[in-house]
Amino acid sequence: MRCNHRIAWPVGAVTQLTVGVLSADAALVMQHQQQRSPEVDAVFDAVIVGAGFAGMYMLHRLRGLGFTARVYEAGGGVGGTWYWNRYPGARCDVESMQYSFSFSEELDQQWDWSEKYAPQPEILAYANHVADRFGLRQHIAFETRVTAASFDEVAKCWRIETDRGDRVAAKFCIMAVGCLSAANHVPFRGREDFRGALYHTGEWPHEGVDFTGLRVGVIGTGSSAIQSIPLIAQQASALTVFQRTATYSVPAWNAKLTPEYRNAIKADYPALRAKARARPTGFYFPFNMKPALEATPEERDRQYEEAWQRGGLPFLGAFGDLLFEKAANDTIAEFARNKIRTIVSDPATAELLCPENVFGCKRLCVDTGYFETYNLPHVKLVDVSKTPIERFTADGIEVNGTEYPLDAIVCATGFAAMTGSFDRIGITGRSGQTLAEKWRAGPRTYLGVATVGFPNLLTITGPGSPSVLASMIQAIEQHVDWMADCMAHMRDIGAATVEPIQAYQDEWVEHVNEVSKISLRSTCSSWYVGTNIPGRPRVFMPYIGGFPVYVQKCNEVMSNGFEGFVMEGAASGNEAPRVRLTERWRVPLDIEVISPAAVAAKRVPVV
Ligand code: N01
Repeated sequence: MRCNHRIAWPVGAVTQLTVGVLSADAALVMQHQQQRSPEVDAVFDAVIVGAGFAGMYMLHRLRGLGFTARVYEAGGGVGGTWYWNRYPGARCDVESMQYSFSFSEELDQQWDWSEKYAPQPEILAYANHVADRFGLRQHIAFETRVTAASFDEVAKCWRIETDRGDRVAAKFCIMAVGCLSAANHVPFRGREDFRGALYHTGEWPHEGVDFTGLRVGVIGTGSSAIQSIPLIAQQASALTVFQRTATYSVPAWNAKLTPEYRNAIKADYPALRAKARARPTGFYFPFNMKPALEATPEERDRQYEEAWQRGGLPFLGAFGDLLFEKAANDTIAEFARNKIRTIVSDPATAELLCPENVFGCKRLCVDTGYFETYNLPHVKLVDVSKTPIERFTADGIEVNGTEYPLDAIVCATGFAAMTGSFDRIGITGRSGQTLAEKWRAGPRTYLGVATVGFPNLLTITGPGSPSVLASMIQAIEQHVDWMADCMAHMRDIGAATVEPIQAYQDEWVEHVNEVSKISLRSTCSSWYVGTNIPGRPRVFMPYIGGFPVYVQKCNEVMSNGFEGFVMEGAASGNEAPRVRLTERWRVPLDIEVISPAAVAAKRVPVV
């Protein structure tokens, strides 16, 4: 079978998909999904796994280029992370006017965000709007999980299987599975014995949960816990938080957006987008290049206080050396601890809440009233750092011989980050080698987009790319545009497969490791390095060299005829491609903040 055939859904199936999913009513979606019959022997240019922001934009680009594509999505709707993470208080901590697609100026102009930090329902509504506006749904099979993908070396295509019985082939298999989507279900002893309700923040019931009058336990104090705890506390009769590692958190100071503010940004949205692309994090906020260690203690306090009052992730931009020099980091850490001591009235609880690790080493949290919640009389903090949770009992959780009686437990225990979603799919490349085997000692990719031995397997925001260290939607758009350009180029030159060259991949992996060592972020245990899951290898997975530096590298690789890749079957080898939409990614580095000299001097804030 050749994989460059054009094929669409059988007519009946298209009708069912369209009817079922166009309604927002979940019952109709379910009904449609029950009706869909499995698709066997269909051939597409691409199968895309996942209909979050990455899968949707990939589909949109491929449709625009005339490729056929089928998206398989495990959930009952689009939105990915924002479809699953419906816990109380879930919202984005990148400002909403920047946490959105930038590829359509009309979309930017017509969509109105209501708050500085958009709540989950609004981001999900935006994802649904995008799906409708760009006619994406009819190409997406919902409630369908890809279970296996194997590369057929003879036909040079991927054979893809789903849990709904689909058996299809595609020239490209594009993983749009998200970096934080495989929930970490900790196998606590006695979990089955617990008679109350058990939740994971990343798989929250769609109908919501009413905790009114219940004794609730929350395990974990990462971003999901910090967002949900203040709201759960409003309903619960008693709330017990089980904390293993105390967490730094900065106030969000969330607020409604005024029409004047929105209009001011919309008046020159492209300029804001361009400035964001030139920043190490892929989103724009003012930051200070001066090293903290060159400031007087008074100057530092003043600067930290001003940054605290602005709030959010930009707090880390108060000085230029905070993530490079431990002594500088100590100053911001102590400032943040003193804030906790000021907010939390019980000194013992305040001390337990004061983190001791490097500030910003784990992903910084952004909150609304998190520390204040511990001043409520019905909220209790239990330290499980030295005496871990022993087991779940029928009626609660036992720690250090004490049973905490609970009616409901919320596991805010995070995700098997970056590679967890790949692990759930049986991915087999050349010579029967599985991706799980290949990545056993840590993921290995070239630029985070592809991996040796797995031709035409493209990984949007894959390990080895900035992904979670950049604003996700920017990172997604850049990857998708690069991949779409690559695929169109392959069509131009008649190439059957694209695959990295081993030496280039090795060099990139080495570079990703090396550059991670300049940042204090590599020094602690976190999901960035995989150590939140016992048994995983310790590898710093995202690329920490800065978003624009990475974009420039991708541009160079493309301009040099996809240097470092082999394109098999091409009529004319790796010739330079005709440039398509990549143009908007030809952004100048923001040389004031990320010149090579600044990188060498470790003065690139917030990376
Ligand atoms: O998960 P986490 P998360 N016993 O891994 C604890 C993004 N996000 O879902 O630190 C007891 O951060 C664990 O303890 P420790 C964001 O990038 C974004 O909160 O390993 N505790 C930790 O406290 C974020 O970083 C938003 O010692 C156990 C917690 O569970 C990422 O998602 C909102 C335990 C897990 O924290 C993940 O955040 C939400 C055990 N056995 C999330 N196992 C935005 O606003 C784990 N823990 C955009």
